[in-house]
Amino acid sequence: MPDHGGLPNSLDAYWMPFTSNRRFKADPRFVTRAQGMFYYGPDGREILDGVAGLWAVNCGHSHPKIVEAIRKQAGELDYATNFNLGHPLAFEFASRVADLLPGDLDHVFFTNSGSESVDTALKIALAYHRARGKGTKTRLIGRERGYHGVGFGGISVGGLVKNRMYFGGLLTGTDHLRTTHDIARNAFSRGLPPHGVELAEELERIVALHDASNIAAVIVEPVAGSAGVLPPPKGYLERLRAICDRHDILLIFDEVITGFGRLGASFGADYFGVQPDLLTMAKGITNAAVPMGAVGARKHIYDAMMEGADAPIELFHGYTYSGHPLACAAGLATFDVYRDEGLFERAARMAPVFEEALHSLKGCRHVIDVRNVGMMGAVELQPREDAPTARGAEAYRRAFDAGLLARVTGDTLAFSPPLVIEEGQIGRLVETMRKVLEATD
Ligand code: PXG
Repeated sequence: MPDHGGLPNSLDAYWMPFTSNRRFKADPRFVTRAQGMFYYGPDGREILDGVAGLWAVNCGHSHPKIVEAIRKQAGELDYATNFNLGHPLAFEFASRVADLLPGDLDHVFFTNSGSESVDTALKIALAYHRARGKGTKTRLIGRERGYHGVGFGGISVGGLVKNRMYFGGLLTGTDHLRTTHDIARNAFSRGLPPHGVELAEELERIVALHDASNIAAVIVEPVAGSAGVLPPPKGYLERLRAICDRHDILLIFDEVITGFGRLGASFGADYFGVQPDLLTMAKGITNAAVPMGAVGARKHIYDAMMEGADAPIELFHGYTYSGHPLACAAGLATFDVYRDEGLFERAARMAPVFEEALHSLKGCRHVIDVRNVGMMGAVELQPREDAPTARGAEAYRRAFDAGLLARVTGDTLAFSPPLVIEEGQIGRLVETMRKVLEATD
């Protein structure tokens, strides 16, 4: 094998996801190693990970306990199907996840990604109503600016136009709540914005239009992540819950980002004190070390399916890799780290430090909003008049070159560092951003 200094000899074959392939291949950026809070480039350069990989590596990179668990499992049982055959780790890990989930969310279906978790939850919602003899309840309600992965179900209830506009007619029978994002009223709010609880009443409008007898479920992220960290207005999620109860509509929380300590609690559901009927997970479930996702279901949903389904296989759904042994091993080790290192509590303690640091960017060049909740935060920049998203992209590139990995969405830079981040590193993140903003046109 020729030695390219650890770099590939050709960039041609790989069709990169969610990337401008032409731009990247003209000016590529690589990381080749990661440890704790840092990525390392091919030249050994240190890059502070401000986004936990992609909202996922909550314990920090290559945690020795997680690495060891995967190594050991790979040599013991590499793979077994979970279709009509069990391996103990899948049951053990499902119990651990169920124990962590709030209230009576005590059944767990395994998938391999957030997108699969979302599509699984939507299918469970439809099958559940049908099993109860309410088969007309099929309509699925999402929200503008929601991100629910890239499966056809997820993009149909999702609300980001670029994720939808290229892909035809999507699922029929969806509708969308309006976004809660409202800089005019809520700019520079700390934590939950004060204005916008009334936007939950949108759901009543949608019910009045379609009738509750035709609506299966509402899906929202407790805090929208990909759209640029949009915390819910105070009281909004509680009100959505009440309206769902009134009309026998399932409430699905997409907690792919907000789960596993990101807000300083096990889940967003705990943080907000609002119990969903179905809860989707991925990312931090295994610290992203092995792909995995899951859906938590409340007892009454599982019971209805066991009692009411009209076929021996109650839910005709599953993936080759559902409950994969390596993912379960990684997940169990990840949960041990969360517990042993008290990472959710640590996130809760660090959140005010993070808030203070991020909001110190108010007044910096281009900054029109700063938002935060838990260990999620965003800085929104004034878009260039002639070229929206260009300023965000430039700031992102400058940050990377200055040794900081951020996440950019449009002209918003988002941050969701590993929960092991230290105070000094929060300072470094924000000071790097301050310089980057000054230098950005
Ligand atoms: N739901 C939510 C709330 C997510 O954030 C998914 C579902 C899909 O997960 P998978 O594992 O299928 O990617 C996500 C994923 C970004 C970004 O730019 C965020 C995600 C994915 C890609 C980009 O912030 N989140």
